[in-house]
Amino acid sequence: MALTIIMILALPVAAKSFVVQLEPRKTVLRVGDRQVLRCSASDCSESTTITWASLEDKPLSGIIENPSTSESLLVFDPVSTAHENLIVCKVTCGNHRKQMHATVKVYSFPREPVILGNSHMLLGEANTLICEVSAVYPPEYLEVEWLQGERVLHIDEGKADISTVTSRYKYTPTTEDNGKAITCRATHSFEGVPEDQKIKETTASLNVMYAPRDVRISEAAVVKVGRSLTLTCAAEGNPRPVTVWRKVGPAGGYVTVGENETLAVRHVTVSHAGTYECETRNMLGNLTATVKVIVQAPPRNTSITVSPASELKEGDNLTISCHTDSVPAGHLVLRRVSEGQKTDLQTSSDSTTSISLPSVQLSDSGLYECEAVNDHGKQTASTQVTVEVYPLEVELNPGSGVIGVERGGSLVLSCRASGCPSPAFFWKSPLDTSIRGRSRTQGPLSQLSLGPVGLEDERAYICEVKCGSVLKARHKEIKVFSFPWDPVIESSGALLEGEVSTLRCSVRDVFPASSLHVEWLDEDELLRSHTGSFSSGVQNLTSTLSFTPRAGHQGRQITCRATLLMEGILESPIVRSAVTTVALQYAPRNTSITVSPASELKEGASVTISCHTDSVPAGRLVLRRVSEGQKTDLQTSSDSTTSISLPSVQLSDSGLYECEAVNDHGKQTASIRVMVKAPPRNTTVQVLPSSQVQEGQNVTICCRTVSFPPSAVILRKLNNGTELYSPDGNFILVNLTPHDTGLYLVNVTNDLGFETEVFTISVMERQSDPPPSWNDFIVPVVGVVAMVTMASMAGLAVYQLNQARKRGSYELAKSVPRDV
Ligand SMILES: *[C@@H]1O[C@H](CO)[C@@H](O)[C@H](O)[C@H]1NC(C)=O
Ligand SMILES: *[C@@H]1O[C@H](CO)[C@@H](O)[C@H](O)[C@H]1NC(C)=O
Ligand SMILES: *[C@@H]1O[C@H](CO)[C@@H](O)[C@H](O)[C@H]1NC(C)=O
Ligand SMILES: *[C@@H]1O[C@H](CO)[C@@H](O)[C@H](O)[C@H]1NC(C)=O
Ligand SMILES: *[C@@H]1O[C@H](CO)[C@@H](O)[C@H](O)[C@H]1NC(C)=O
Ligand SMILES: *[C@@H]1O[C@H](CO)[C@@H](O)[C@H](O)[C@H]1NC(C)=O
Ligand SMILES: *[C@@H]1O[C@H](CO)[C@@H](O)[C@H](O)[C@H]1NC(C)=O
Ligand SMILES: *[C@@H]1O[C@H](CO)[C@@H](O)[C@H](O)[C@H]1NC(C)=O
Ligand SMILES: *[C@@H]1O[C@H](CO)[C@@H](O)[C@H](O)[C@H]1NC(C)=O
Ligand SMILES: CC(=O)N[C@H]1CO[C@H](CO)[C@@H](O)[C@@H]1O
Repeated sequence: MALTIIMILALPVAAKSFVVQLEPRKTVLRVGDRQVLRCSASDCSESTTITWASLEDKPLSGIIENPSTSESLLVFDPVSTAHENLIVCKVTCGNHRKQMHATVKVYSFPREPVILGNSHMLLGEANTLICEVSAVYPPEYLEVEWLQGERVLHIDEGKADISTVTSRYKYTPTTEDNGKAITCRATHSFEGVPEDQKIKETTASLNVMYAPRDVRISEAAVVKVGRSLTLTCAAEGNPRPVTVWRKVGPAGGYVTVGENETLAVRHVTVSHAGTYECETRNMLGNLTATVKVIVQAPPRNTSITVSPASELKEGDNLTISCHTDSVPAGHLVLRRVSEGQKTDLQTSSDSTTSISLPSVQLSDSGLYECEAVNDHGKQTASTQVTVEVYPLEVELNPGSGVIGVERGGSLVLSCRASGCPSPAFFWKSPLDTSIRGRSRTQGPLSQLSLGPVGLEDERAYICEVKCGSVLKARHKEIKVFSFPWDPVIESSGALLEGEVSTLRCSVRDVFPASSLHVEWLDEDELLRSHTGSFSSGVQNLTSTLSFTPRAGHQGRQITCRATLLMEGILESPIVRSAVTTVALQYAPRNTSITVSPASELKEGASVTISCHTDSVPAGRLVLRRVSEGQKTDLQTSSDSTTSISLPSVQLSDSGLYECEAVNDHGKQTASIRVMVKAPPRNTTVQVLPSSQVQEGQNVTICCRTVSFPPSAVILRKLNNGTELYSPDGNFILVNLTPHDTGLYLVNVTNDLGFETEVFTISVMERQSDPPPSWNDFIVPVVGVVAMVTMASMAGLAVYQLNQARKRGSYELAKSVPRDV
């Protein structure tokens, strides 16, 4: 406005006689244009100079051209804001000067506004939209408006000295704003800007970016095999989402199957069935959707599986599974095909079915079939199930063949199964008779314990093992034998030489008796043999041997050998034997009796009488004395020898001694006479009836003495040498006369000595009778006086005569013992 005023003031200054023209006087130049200020003088006859000057405090810019002297051009090429000025054109015409002003205003508004920030707007966020108007001059005259349609959204104005006018507008878009136009209108209100230049506007569309949304996917499809299938999937989003189709693969992971919104399959196969995932994605995010495709087809992939798959053994738990992929679902039949005949085992409307056969048997082997049926067809799968039997082996111990067991003993039969995980054992006996044993089974081993074994246990034993359908049996025969004792030899009686005896050999409790052989052996010579006969029970066997022993048999050993021979049952025969030594018996013999030191002895000596015999059996030995027909046992012994000792023999010990040996078979006697000698002693003389007798009477003189051998007795009248001899000591003097009166001497004599007695006989005279002569009355009495003892004789008066004794003695000749 101020410029305008200045131009108006200058006008009158220019008016002179010559005419100065300055065109244009008032101008608004557009930056960049070529503009010319033309200053010309006319009507000047003088020299003319035209100069240009700046009235403002800045240099004059522009190029001055002077096409002629009267004309000067101030060329702005191009116009720039520096050209804005108050320019004076001074013209001198001679001395005259005139000048003219021109106001040069400049504006710049060359370009359309530029909208920034619209192309990548984020949904729902305050996006800054920028509208830039560049190279604006003078910028403060520029007004920037944001418009949508006719609706002004925002207004900004330029600021001085900032040639680029920028307007920022925060815009929070909605999805509807996407694609909407937004206009930035710049209006240059600087005066002088031509109308058509005043307004510039730019319209841009809003590009609102957002993650995929509103995904639209095809509905689940049910397609028949062979048909075509089209799946679509689309989502809104800016930028436009990219679509990726994926399918759940067999391994579970996703497999990309298409990268288009449309997934087309020309010929659907079963493999196309499944779940499809569509992912729509743009830089801001992703969105997925899934769709199921069901392919209807005849059952497929029908399979039949067997578990365990291989080496199926009896007793295993078998599972047969049947599976099919059948859409639409139909039904599944699991069946067994046997000999052309089919047996349905299981029917299911599922896609899978299975049956369990616990503990399969061989008979379960065969063909199994799985048939899947649906509306579109059927499919069958089959498998051959082969059940193998366990390679059962059975071993029955001990040993092989028939086993012999001793009666009363025990036996353990061990039945071992191999090749079978869980065998079942059965102990049996033929004909199913009951078994008395106790059986115990542990794992693959079963043991039957028998014992104490009796005859009733003799039989065959069968160990039957069942392993699934395999049945194996082993049998073992048991033979019972009994032979517990050694034989015993007995004799029917004593063995007597030359006499027939019976030896008896007894074997107790034998079984089987028919297997027992009894042999009689004399040393090595077989005398007799004998075999038992059949018996169903335990038997006592006796074998007899008739035997006539000879002397030479004495001490020989006779053996009874019993042999239990069970071939094939007993490893070796059982031999038991009894031995008897021949001990011949006989009646006592060589019986002897001896007297030591001799059988004739002196009284007082010591003597031993021994008795000996040889007898079998020993029997009894009796040593006795025989006296006057009467036997007195002195010693009895059961030994073969006995003896008695007399430390001091007496006359009375004389006599016959007898040794009698007695046994069952007889007796034998031996005897010996023992003679004890002693000189006479204890001699007594008796005169009977009296030593004083009447003439004519008889007198008996009895001399008694103790002596052996018997003494000779001599009677002598002392005053007369006549001797009377009496072997028995008795003298009878008959018809005594007084002459006979006198001393008498009795001399008792034997080998060992003598003893004398003197006595008196008085004969009283009788007138009538003449006295008898000596010879008349001495009557020798012959006899043996043995073992005379002092004994008073009854009825006899004994006259003890006072006597002088005279003894004599001599040594007895040594006598030898002699047999009686
Ligand atoms: C998507 O399918 C359409 C129509 O079938 C086709 O024109 C376009 O090229 C396909 N795009 C891609 C990326 O394959
Ligand atoms: C899809 O978006 C989710 C978040 O919404 C992101 O975690 C995932 O990684 C994206 N998947 C792809 C393939 O970009
Ligand atoms: C199903 O059968 C098809 C062909 O019939 C085969 O390609 C596919 O591998 C089978 N799938 C299975 C899981 O056996
Ligand atoms: C079979 O199954 C039964 C019961 O389930 C089991 O006791 C037995 O041990 C199984 N047999 C085998 C061989 O696995
Ligand atoms: C065999 O002899 C013994 C004893 O001598 C007897 O106890 C047993 O009963 C006998 N046996 C038979 C079968 O005769
Ligand atoms: C026993 O007597 C017998 C005759 O009977 C005779 O042969 C034998 O030698 C005698 N033995 C003895 C030891 O005296
Ligand atoms: C012999 O006489 C003596 C003494 O006179 C007398 O002790 C003894 O007993 C008599 N002997 C006999 C056998 O009479
Ligand atoms: C002894 O006596 C006897 C008879 O009395 C007579 O005969 C004998 O002569 C006498 N002898 C002497 C030696 O006297
Ligand atoms: C007795 O007789 C013996 C032998 O006949 C004789 O030696 C002895 O002297 C006699 N004695 C007397 C006393 O006569
Ligand atoms: C008296 C008396 O008895 N005298 C006898 C003696 O012995 C003779 C012979 O023996 C007899 O004859 C007398 O009678």
